[in-house]
Amino acid sequence: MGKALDGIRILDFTHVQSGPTCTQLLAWFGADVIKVERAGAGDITREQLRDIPDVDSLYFTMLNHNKRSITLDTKHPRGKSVLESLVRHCDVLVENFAPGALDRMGFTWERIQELNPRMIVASVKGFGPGPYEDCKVYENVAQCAGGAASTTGFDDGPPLVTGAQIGDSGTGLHLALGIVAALYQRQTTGRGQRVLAAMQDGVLNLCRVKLRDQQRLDRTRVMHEYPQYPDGAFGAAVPRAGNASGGGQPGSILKCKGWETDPNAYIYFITQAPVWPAICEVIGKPGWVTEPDYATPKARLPRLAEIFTAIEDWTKTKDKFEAMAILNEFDIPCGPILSMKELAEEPSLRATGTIVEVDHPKRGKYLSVGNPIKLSDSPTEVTRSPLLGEHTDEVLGELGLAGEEIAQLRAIGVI
Ligand code: CAO
Repeated sequence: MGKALDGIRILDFTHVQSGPTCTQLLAWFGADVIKVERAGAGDITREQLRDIPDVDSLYFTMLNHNKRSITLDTKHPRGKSVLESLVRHCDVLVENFAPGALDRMGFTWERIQELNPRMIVASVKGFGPGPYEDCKVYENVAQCAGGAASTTGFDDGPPLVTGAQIGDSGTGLHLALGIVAALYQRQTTGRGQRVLAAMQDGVLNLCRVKLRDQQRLDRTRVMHEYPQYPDGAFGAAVPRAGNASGGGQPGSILKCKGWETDPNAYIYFITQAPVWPAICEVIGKPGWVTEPDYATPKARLPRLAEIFTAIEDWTKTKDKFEAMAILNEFDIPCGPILSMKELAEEPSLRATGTIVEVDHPKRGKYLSVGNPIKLSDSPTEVTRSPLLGEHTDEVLGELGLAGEEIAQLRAIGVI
């Protein structure tokens, strides 16, 4: 079966996490992704957080599936000329170098357009145009600068970063969408264009509901669904809301049986208004269905702490899966707190290809997250990440270089 992006060639100049997540998605949709790495060194993540000596790390292998790797010194004149051929040969150049690095290499937007007017140049940068545009940025900096850290955590604690890589992988996702849109527009214009996804912008986009809340706070000075209400004070900026639900249906994380020893014996419980009578029934508070202090969502808002304590008295008598099974019978929205160990072992995620086992010639078998986006006519088969420079000869051959020329480039350390 063909793939959605069959025939699209990606010059993958990405490294670390944000860019590689983008090009990995494009590869999973069928694009031919040619990863260009520095000769002798490669993407720095190949050697970061290694669990097996001298073997590409899980950091690298889990972000670079389904790609080809070539080595090339793009600062050497001979390397530059190979890169020019690649620019002519490919549809999209994706990069996430520090600001200005591509220009310093001699590949400005103008030069790339001269070489290939159909080329799409897609970049991840830490910040968009403005005071910080020249800054290097990593994941947690983006989380802090994009509004996630100031709104994550508890009111009495410091700002907190989240384990979800919303700055890196989140921005990679944004960039992939931009590339696909630019490819679509190219069908009518015949021209390439630049695509920029700034990490600050991507994080802020994912924190959209917090900017909503900032404006509500500015207008009304209070937010009834936040844990600061009714006893705490609100300041000028949206506060950290702990585990309170971000939407109009109050929710919280509650202890389940075993919480004293198991750090993940918890459940997320949402007191969705339409199922309030069922919640009261399950937790043994049938009177709350009609008592005026509890009967309506508005009446419940100042009493959420008391209500969640009563629900927790019930959840503590069940393990998280028992609680989930009972609550689902009543259509009460909830979710167990699943550890990475539990997720890795979950059969249904294996069945859908969301968790895959991949075989690597040096590492052996390892687990990875497969393509989370499922296309019915373009299924993803996850293949292992390439070894450094594994496809150099193959790709240079496709560019028309003869075996002798390739040997020369190798002899002078350009590839
Ligand atoms: N041949 C020759 N030189 C190469 C090369 C190749 N194949 N590939 C890269 N280089 C050069 C670059 O041209 C650059 O050289 P100059 O600084 O002389 O112009 C140099 O390698 C280093 O690139 P870099 O500045 O991008 O790398 P860094 O390790 O110093 O910074 C990072 C890393 C991630 C902070 C920076 O790339 C960045 O801010 N990127 C944008 C934001 C981003 O994607 N951050 C997320 C990273 S994942 O957490």
